[in-house]
Amino acid sequence: MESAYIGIGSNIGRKTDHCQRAIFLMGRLEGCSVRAKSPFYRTEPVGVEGQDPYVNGVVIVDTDLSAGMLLKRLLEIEADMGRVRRKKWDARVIDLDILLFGSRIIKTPDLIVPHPLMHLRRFVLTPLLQVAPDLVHPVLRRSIRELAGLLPEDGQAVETYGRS
Ligand code: A4P
Ligand code: MG
Repeated sequence: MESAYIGIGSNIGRKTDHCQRAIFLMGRLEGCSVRAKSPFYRTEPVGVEGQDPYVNGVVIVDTDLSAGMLLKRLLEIEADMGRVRRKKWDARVIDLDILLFGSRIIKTPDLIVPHPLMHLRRFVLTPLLQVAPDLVHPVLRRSIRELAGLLPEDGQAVETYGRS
């Protein structure tokens, strides 16, 4: 059994509903249970111009699945929810990223864990801080609290949006 930390994002349509639905579907996966949910945040798009704000959150999923199998299941949930992949970082109904998988370090063509940009993103660290402040990043060897403290003060606006 491992704890997987899943980043959730939506920036099309009923964004909060999409995030809630994805959490519901993750809870129904065989060999998975949702142990904790962060609040949702309304966040400024990072790295892209002219997109709608995102709703972002993080959940902890306890799972018997391998990381590769979990990724497969998450991609199925994204597809079931109508995500169409056009280009990288396109606006999306739902995006499910494996941020961390226990303390494992994974580098395969399909999966990189820890997520290579997680420690630079306020839309990831703010919700993660709510559910796992003392969790240590296995590569950087700093806690989520420390990483959040290292983010630059300006840019990447994140505001509380509601409970998940
Ligand atoms: N993949 C590799 N590692 C992982 C991982 N740890 N978790 C592969 C999930 N997938 C992983 O992903 C493409 C492929 O990455 C997957 O098929 C999987 O094999 P994707 O979801 O189709 O592509 P993407 O989401 O457009 O790209 P990427 O690199 O996942 O982008 P991010 O990191 O998701 O960033 N601003 C705000 N405020 N909030 C956001 O949520 N998200 C992005 C996209 C940009 N700006 C944002 C937000
Ligand atoms: Mg993604």
